[in-house]
Amino acid sequence: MADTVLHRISDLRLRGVTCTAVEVPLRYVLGTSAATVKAAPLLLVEVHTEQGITGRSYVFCYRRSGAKPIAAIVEDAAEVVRGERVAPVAFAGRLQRRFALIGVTGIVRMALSAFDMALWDAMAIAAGVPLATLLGVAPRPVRAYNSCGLGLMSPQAAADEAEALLEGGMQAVKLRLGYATLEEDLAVTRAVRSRLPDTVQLMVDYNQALSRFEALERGRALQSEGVSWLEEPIRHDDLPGNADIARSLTLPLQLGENFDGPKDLLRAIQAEACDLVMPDVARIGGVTGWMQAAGVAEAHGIPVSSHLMPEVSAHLLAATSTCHWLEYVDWTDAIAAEPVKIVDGHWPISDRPGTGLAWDAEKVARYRMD
Ligand code: SMN
Ligand code: MG
Repeated sequence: MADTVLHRISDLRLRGVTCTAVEVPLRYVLGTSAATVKAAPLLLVEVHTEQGITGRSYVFCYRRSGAKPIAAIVEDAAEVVRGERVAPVAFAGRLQRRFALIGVTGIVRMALSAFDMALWDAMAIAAGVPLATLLGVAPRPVRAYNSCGLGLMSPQAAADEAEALLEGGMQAVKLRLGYATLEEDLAVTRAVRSRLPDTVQLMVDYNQALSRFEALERGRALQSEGVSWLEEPIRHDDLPGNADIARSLTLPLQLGENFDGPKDLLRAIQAEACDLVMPDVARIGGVTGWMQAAGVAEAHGIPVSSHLMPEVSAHLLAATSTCHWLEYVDWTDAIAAEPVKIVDGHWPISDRPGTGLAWDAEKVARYRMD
């Protein structure tokens, strides 16, 4: 790090932000029960400081139309605290208050999360340490499951794809379910399970496709099929319904990608709606919201996994005492300065200061959305 000029974190002052929307092609198409994702619209956020340090983050916008409104809110939020010393936890409290009338949910929450992540990145870069170190732990490889592809498809195609997804020594993969019938769900699950080595875990994700009754029926059937967790079988916000399913099945129930801030995680745990949680760093409130949520999960002894954005999530999981699994996707490979490669089934956190996010300018220009 001889060429890195260290700054005192406390000296960092916010100069402004820039947002760039890209749409990156996916190596594996993702057909979920709710929508088919062939390309990922991402909003890249850069926080600029008076000291010349740039903090980076990005969020997955789900739909192309999400990029512009999220960018507008990031810019609005930055304006509220422009010129001040960078202090993401303090900013989060102030911004939640400032945005209280429109409501800190949905894309507002995503924008504030993106801003928060970029601020933390800038602080870690200023300190010359990986984000994990700033959060109080030594960076360490984090166990990952491959969540690329394995959307709705024929049993044969799913088994072939599952096998391909074991590259990098992956020890787990996730299969999307929610076919018209239980029999189809079972046929695909069995085809994939029998193709995978016994030591490899298989998670299944319904993306909220089922009714309560169907979830109980299909969950019971899946319990003897060698599956490690049942994700979002019904509407994520039907807490009594999820609690009923979690109570009725031995298969662990996983929720979290739709938690809107740490309070949603607390409510789900209090309602006993799930056995496992997997917050999305862009919906839980960035690094600040994640660490708050991780404290709640720890207090209740609930294992924590991540949703998307593996670059930032790896640092957060390393600092989460009930760390479970990192969800690996390769979506940013198309624009990354150096795509991260999984080693022995683990995401390797580099010693680079910050989150390690760095983009290739030419590739960003190629996939830029207007
Ligand atoms: C998922 C949801 C939305 C986009 C991509 C993937 C899925 C997951 O539910 O858990 O990865
Ligand atoms: Mg999911």
